[in-house]
Amino acid sequence: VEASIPEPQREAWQRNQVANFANKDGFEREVVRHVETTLARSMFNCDEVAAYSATSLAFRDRLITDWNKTQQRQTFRDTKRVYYLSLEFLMGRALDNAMLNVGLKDVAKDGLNELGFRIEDVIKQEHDAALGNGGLGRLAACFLDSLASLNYPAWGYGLRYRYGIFKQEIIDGYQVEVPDYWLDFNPWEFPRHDVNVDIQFFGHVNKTTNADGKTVSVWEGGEIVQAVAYDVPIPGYDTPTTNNLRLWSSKASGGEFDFQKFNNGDYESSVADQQRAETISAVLYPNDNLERGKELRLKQQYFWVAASLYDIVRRFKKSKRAWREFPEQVAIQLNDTHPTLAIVELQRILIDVEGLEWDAAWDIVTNTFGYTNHTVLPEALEKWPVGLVQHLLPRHLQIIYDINLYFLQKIEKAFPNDRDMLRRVSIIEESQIKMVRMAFLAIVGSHKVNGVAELHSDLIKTTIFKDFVQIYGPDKFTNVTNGITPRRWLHQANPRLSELIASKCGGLEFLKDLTLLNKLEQHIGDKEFRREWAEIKYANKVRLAKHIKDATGVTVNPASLFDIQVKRIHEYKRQQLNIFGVIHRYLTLKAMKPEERKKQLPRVSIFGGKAAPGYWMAKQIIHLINAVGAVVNKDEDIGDLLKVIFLEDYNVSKAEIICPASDISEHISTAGTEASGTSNMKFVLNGGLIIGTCDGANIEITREIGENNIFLFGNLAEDVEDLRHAHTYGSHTIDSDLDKVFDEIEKGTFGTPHDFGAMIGAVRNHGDYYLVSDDFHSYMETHQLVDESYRNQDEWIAKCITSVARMGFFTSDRCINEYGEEIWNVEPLPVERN
Ligand code: GPU
Repeated sequence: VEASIPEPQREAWQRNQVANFANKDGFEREVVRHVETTLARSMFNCDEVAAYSATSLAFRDRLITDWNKTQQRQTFRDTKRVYYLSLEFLMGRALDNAMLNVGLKDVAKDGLNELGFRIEDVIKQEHDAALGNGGLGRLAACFLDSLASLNYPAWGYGLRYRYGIFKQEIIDGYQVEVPDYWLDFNPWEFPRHDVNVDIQFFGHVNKTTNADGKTVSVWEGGEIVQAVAYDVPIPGYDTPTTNNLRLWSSKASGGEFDFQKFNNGDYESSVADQQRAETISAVLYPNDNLERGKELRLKQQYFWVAASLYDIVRRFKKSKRAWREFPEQVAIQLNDTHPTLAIVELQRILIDVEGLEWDAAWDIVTNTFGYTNHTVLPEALEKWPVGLVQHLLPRHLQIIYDINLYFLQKIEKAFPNDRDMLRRVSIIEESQIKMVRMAFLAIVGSHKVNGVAELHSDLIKTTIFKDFVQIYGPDKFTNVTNGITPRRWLHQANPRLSELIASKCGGLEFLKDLTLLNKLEQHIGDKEFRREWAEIKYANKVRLAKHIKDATGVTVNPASLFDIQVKRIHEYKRQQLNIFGVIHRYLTLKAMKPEERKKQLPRVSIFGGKAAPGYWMAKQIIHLINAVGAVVNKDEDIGDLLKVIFLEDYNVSKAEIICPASDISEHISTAGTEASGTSNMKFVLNGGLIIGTCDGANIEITREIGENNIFLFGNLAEDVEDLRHAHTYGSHTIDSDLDKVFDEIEKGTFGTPHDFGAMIGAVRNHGDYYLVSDDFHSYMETHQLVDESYRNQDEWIAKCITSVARMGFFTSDRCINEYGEEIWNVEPLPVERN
């Protein structure tokens, strides 16, 4: 590590090495120093925000010394690195996680206490880093935690949005979007003004002949925008490895202003140029599982991909290796198709800038990239109009055409006389408006393609990518079932349960090897253990009940069954099925005699999630949930028997309160539509049971925990197509109980029925694409089973403990090791704690 410092100076550097704090006194000194000097405030003027800031700065200093050593070590060893390219990193809060991962939360707690603060209040001051929409962005964040915790040499690359996912407010039952300006004070990022890349857009391509008489393409003209790096340290759990997440921010190239224009007195347009440049990284697109083909989005993609590749190539070139060694040093994972242009950009760099031959370059490219698909929904598959790509990236379009040409030539040879095959697999869709099919480009340019759960990986092979399996053979396609980090989703979110588990599983080792949870099974017969388990669940429900009271004003009884569905609002995720079910329950309760009612199990139905601002139907669903809540929650016949809650602004930090508090959670997508799901894993790991369809990772969760410990219902993926066909071409009868629910809505029981006409119409008149009616009966029956099962608390708790004991498979550490072995061919670089 010291090798980079010249011999004569080494001693002075070593003598003055920054000493990390390791105890309460050291921590307090750092906090006070930061309050006084960095924040320029005195201790008499230190509020909770300042305490948060100073605590974060103290921990950031610690992380950064580890970060420096990690980067030096990785450079010195010159091993293969992984680069995870994702347009979304849904990190949530950093402080609590940093304290736990470096093992100094107790130190900080005591220190803050002496300084007059409660650590929970300090942690709460932090604004979530919400640079993502949902599962895809959170998966990237879990992967970063695992990569660092397992000591992989790995970097994340993303965009530093000035505005993350919008803040959701509920006003009169409707979603209202408010901008999320989160960068006001962010101690977790380091601006690297010296690390910047000029990114070119527009212009034209000239062909010229170089000195060797070779024709070369030169991309000229257009405009330049500068990418500036902001680095975020990613601490591993119980290891000094601290990896880097590099986020690019856009600014006008050539500094603050165009001085030419400025001097000419054209002040306004020079400022306008600057603002236009800054627009690129201004805002995260708020769509989940939907692509809308906006030019600015394509600009974002190229900007981020080009800056990242420049950085990766620059780092590789420092090692002075031959180009053919590139894939032995670099693995790049494409998180969905959003970074697919990286394939084209690397090919461009190799042939246009570095002068490699096409074939040699293409070999390097395809051996470097891996592509992860996260959906089969057609509306989410990215396609860009050829004209737009031509305009914005003229050289890249040429390269895409060449990639496609060579690819189709191979197909023609391998499948002679199959003209339709050529049309089907072409990277260019020959429609009215010609389109570049990004998923096909990603497949052709990668050596491995993976889905994110077994069913999903099977489905992509038999549906959307079927032809490519024929072309490349089955080995190019693989599965890596998603996982979650147990550090954040158990240890941080549910410290008491983590502690109880530790007491039965030989300490906190299970956080690094989640299969150790299986030791819990031996203790299921232990009455005292079960009592403690139940007590912790109850305490977590009390915590959520308090949050519900503060956020909505509604009092819920923590002794009720807590039934939770939190995730992005989407028709395929079927929150409408859930709320129709709630209405059915309400009607059933209302129809009962008071004596009978008293025997019913009290339940709280909790919803949370954002709708994309342009997704009208999703917004109607939110409105119906709130409209039902407004009626049910004040119905005195019903009282505690049913409460309906919509929690505003669901995000990562709220999920940390919500997940530990469920009795049952809902993962009820139409079979075959949810690629994996990851909140299903979070809820089970926190000792809640789930009701779900045979979809995504629910299937593997069932395989692991046993079918007696999960409530499955509904039609299977293999039957969906026939059912849809029957709805459209046969006679379509609606489930009679569901019909009653619709009638009640139409009577105006939940406000103006007209508001919900489209939701009902989608089922009754428009083919019920998501099979709400087909699954309704089975769904309601299964909820009956849930109620009966919950009445036997002893058995219920046993089911919960058994499930947790068998969740070892779903750690993101397992995923990362699978990617490492099967896709990246990289190994960890272990270190001793110093
Ligand atoms: N996912 Br595509 C998103 O969150 N957003 C997207 O735009 C796309 C996929 C999700 C899947 O819906 C979910 O099933 C999966 O668990 C998650 O990606 C991570 O793979």
